[in-house]
Amino acid sequence: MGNLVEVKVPDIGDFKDVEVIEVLVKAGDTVAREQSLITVESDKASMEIPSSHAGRVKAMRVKLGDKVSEGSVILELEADEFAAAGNPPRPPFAKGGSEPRQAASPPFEKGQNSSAAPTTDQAFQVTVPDIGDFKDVEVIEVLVKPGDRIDKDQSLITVESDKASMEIPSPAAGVVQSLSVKIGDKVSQGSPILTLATSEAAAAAPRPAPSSAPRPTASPSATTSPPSTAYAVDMVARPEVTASAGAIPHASPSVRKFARELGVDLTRIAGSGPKGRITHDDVREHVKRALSGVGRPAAAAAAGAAVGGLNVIAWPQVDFAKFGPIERVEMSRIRKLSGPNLARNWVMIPHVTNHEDADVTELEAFRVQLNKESEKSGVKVTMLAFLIKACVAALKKFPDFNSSIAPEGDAIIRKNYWHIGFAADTPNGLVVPVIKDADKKGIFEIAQETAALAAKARDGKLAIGDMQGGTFSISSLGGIGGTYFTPIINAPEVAILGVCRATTKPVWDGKQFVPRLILPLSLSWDHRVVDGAAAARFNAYLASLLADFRRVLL
Ligand code: CAO
Repeated sequence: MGNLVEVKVPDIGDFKDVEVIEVLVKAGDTVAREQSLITVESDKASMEIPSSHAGRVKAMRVKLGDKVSEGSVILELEADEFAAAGNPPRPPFAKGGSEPRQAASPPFEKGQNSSAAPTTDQAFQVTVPDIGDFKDVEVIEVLVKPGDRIDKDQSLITVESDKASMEIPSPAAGVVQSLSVKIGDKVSQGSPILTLATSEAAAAAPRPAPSSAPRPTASPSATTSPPSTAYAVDMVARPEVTASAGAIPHASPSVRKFARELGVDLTRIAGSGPKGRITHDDVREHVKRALSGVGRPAAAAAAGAAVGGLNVIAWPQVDFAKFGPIERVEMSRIRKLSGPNLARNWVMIPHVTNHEDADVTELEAFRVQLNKESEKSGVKVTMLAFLIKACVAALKKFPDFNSSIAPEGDAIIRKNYWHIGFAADTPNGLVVPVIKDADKKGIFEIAQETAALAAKARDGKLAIGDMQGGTFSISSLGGIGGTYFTPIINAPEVAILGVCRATTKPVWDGKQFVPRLILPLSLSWDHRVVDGAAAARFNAYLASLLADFRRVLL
């Protein structure tokens, strides 16, 4: 048996009475030297405390929520014989070193910052203060932007090592003139962060209008900002998400690392820890649910457990720069949200797509005539308005297309309301505003509403409510081009109509070829709910409505 040693919180600067937010080991576990034992968190930083010895945990001395300081006993360890002597634990920011950190850590010591504050009213450069041994640490969040008026001690950036993340506070109040860092930069003590015009100098400057963009939430302190009204729900966004839009997820460095390794997007996880913090278990649970069929009914999920056993090989890791010049472009927030949703829907829903041609020669002539007649009203009717109305009629005839699978997986919930979503292309990505109660609205009203919602979408001003409640979606690429495509179903809906550009084609009328305007339709449907024959009937019926729009009235 090894020697019994007490593993204590080492000297990690000025931090005192800091809360234990994670206990990463338990009695009976075998731990390696340097293995993280607990995570502690102040309002500005979180860090993991590594083990000073290798061995077997005999008893835990701390639990979640305890307050610890330097010297607090974390656990009792039966240390391995050869390592029993032990060295002081590696401080969280001292990569590879074994010297305890000397310097006080400003993020744990509110009100201190080693950047020299100016003595006169002028712009000065704020630099990374002395926060111990940390060097070349990655900037993971930039919390302010030029024009922002900031307070003394307000967090400016968050940096993260493999063991800790911390926010760097401002040494003075003022207005940010320019930023010297961006996400992904590596910084060390003395690295410039930004140029700040101090309060009195700044007072002369006009105060910027409040930004509609959310201020990112600081990772350790999780101060949540109000969600942006421009929060976008993508084609498929019915996320299980609970994190506020615009909020940076609250998670400790090890959880962030763990999530990164698994390719998990933390914005999609609801934290179960204190203050909504995401824990290792939350990430594990999220992955388990994704593999076994989250969002799918429980019964299907059980059957889908086998899917979890699927041998998915690792994503190829390629150093592209080896083959030529490259450029990194950050994804927009909408794209970051929509990607996982699209991937989930594509993988989880057995999609089939039927293609059909609709002869819209007469309908297009009618549309052109309508637009001429109503030129002065300013409302322009596009094909989309007719498509929405025709889809409602087809959905009424084939109600399974206007349904969702019940959560238990043993029933279909047919909806007796017809809210039609339409994909809108915006500079930041795809969003799907919804025309509510399309069955009760006329063509002009629908045309007016789609134009207004599309404009709102392009300006990033859609409210969450504008994108909720859809029962069926249309993705119209008609204004752009293409022939046919395979749209991805917008879960939990069960079908989506893709529409491409109408073109004049020769059509055999029994005696001769005549020029007709043909609209290509592509209907993707969920094979768990709908069968191929029903989909073919839906498409044929829809085409017949578009060919003779009077049938919509029948
Ligand atoms: N065939 C031929 N012409 C068409 C057409 C069709 N199916 N649909 C639209 N048009 C014409 C319109 O009549 C208009 O012509 P004019 O400028 O001569 O009047 C022009 O194309 C532009 O129309 P529009 O696209 O601005 O208007 P819309 O109502 O058809 O569509 C909207 C609105 C929001 C759906 C569209 O702007 C858009 O964003 N489409 C992209 C959707 C998308 O990205 N889907 C992909 C999802 S999968 O990644």
